[in-house]
Parts: sequence; C-alpha cells; structure tokens
Amino acid sequence: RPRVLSGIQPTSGSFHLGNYLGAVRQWVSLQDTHDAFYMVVDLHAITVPQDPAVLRENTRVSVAQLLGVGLDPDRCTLFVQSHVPEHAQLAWLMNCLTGFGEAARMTQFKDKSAKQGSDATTVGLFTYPILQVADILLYQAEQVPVGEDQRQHVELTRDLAERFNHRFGETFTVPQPYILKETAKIFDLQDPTVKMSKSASSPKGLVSLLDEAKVSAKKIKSAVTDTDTVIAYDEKEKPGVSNLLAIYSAISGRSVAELVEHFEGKMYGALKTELAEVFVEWVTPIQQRVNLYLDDPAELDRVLAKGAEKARAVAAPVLATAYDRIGFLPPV
Ligand code: AQP
Repeated sequence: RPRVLSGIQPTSGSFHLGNYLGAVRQWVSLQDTHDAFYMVVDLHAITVPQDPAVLRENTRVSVAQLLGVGLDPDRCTLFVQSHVPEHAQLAWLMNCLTGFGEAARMTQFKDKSAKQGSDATTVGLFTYPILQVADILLYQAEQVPVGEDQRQHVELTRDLAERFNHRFGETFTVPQPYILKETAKIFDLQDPTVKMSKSASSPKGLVSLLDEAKVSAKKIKSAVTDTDTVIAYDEKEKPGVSNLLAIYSAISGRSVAELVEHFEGKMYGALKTELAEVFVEWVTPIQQRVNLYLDDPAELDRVLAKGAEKARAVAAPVLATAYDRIGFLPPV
C-alpha cells in the first residue's frame, strides 16, 4: 500500500469546510487504500501565539473531530505531532539545507507575515514549511493529501528530498501532492475570490464544523452570489455560485452536472436553502460523534498513545539514517 501523510493545525478548535473538503475528507477515504499517517500539528500551531490551556483543549477537539468525521485508528495512524520528537529533530537538518531566499519565497509565509507585520511574525512562521518538509519525509510518504494552498510546500519537500539524496545518498522518498481538483480550494462565502480561511476578515464567510448548525445554515443562506440568475458552474464568471455547487456536490456525493440539472429554472435562493438543509443534515451526526469522543478522554488518550507509538516506530529509524548519512557520530 502506498503511504500517505498529512496534518492539520489545532489552532481554532473547529475545522472549517475548506479544511474538511480540501483535505480531511480525502484522509478518510484514503484509509482504505493507503498506509495512512495523519496528525494534529501542534508544533505548527505555536508559530502564532497560543494560550497553553486553549491549545491543549483545541488539540483534543481536533482529534475528536478527526474521529468524528470518520478516521479509524485501526485503519490509520492518528497522532499528535509533539508526541513524536523526531519531527523537530529532522526539521533542524532540513533548515540547514534550505536557502534563506528559498524559504522567503513561500507565498503562505509572505501572505501571513504581511497580515501580521514583521514584529509579530516569528522565525517559527518563517521556517514552518521546513518543519512540514520534515513531517512528510520522516514517514517516506509517497502522497500528501492537502488543499491547493499547500502545493508549494509539497514542492519544497520534493526539492529538499532530492537535495538531501543527491548530497548524502538515496535516503528519502520524493512525495507527490494529492489534490482533488473539485475541492482543491473552497472559497469564502462572502468573498468567493479568496480561500475560506479562519483568518478571514469576516466570520460570515467561514463555515465551521462545530458551530451551531443553525448559525452555519444562516451563513450559507446569506452567501454572496452574483446579479445573474442562472445556476451554472463557472469558476471565473460565477465564483460564488460555483463554490456553493462544489460544496453541495462534495457533501452530497451528487455530481455538479446533476445538481445544475436539478436546479434548472430555479433561483439562487433555492440552491442556498437546499444546501443549508443538506449541510445541517450532514453535520449534525458528525457533531454528535465528536461530542461522544470528547466525553471519553480516556479513549482519546488510548488512541493517541497507540498512534504515537506506531508513528515513532516509522520515524525513529528514518531519522537515525538521516543522522548517519549527514555525518553525525552515532551515540555510544
Ligand atoms: N479554503 C480551503 N480550501 C481547500 N483546502 C483548504 N485547506 C485550508 N483551507 C482550505 C486545507 O486544510 C488543511 C489543513 O490546513 P491548516 O492546518 O493550515 O488549517 P488552517 O490553519 O485552519 O487553514 P487556514 O484557515 O487556511 O489557516 P490560515 O487562516 O492560518 O491560513 C490543508 O491541507 C489545507 O490545504
């Protein structure tokens, strides 16, 4: 079975629809066909300030959500990044192989640091794509299921794997991004030209999985569309309507073409109302399952202990090989 690896930040507690449709949904289906490693990336979360108690709580909520949407610890390896110290260790090696200019070209860093201003931007935020490189290479992952915004980081991973292999001998698998075209980028409901993101300027465009379903339904019903009236898929001319169709299609399993036919002759209001209903029906049982996991902290601990053990069994020998290849004296 080919190996996949991916991670998600525990920064806001609830995942949003972009996280789910762009990445996590694929994680669930890949469990059956791939040797899958998934983690909650708490090391990445501290690249921006975190309240310790909130971070701890959000990490548990993130794990519960991953289980609630269908990850099965018997069919995948689910763990918390800081439980596997090899991530930070391999990241140092990768830092030392990365050019400063190369890191400075990462568009996510440029966007986020521009929003924060240079005094609030940490060196951790600057090097976080390199930690991500280590995350992926530690598991010799062949594919990395992510949203479009992460493509550049997977490219960096490929470059660094090749650089390491070239300088020190064949060591790392060079991974491929696994990005599904239909849900590669889910857009903000209020501004369908920018990606749905938890750091959006207005919360109205963001649909969070754990928000009260009524609140999300209201946001869907007030999504921005356009002045035309025809329900059709056209990302350029009709970004708002196309985004709603992509979300509807992914949640319901019905193709966009089928939905366009279904809505023929109907107004935008019909699409929004129906999608709001479909969303509430879909998210309610997920929220119930998440709550069940949150009510059983002992079970969450068991899942994470087992996950960390399985992850370390793969990561430790890979790190040891990299240490050896780079010329570190073996510990005596
Ligand atoms: N809008 C999106 N469409 C498709 N995929 C998306 N992802 C994020 N937004 C979209 C994918 O979700 C996975 C987890 O990303 P993350 O850990 O970076 O999550 P986040 O910090 O919650 O993402 P945001 O909202 O995009 O964060 P900020 O506001 O910090 O920029 C990744 O695979 C990502 O591609």
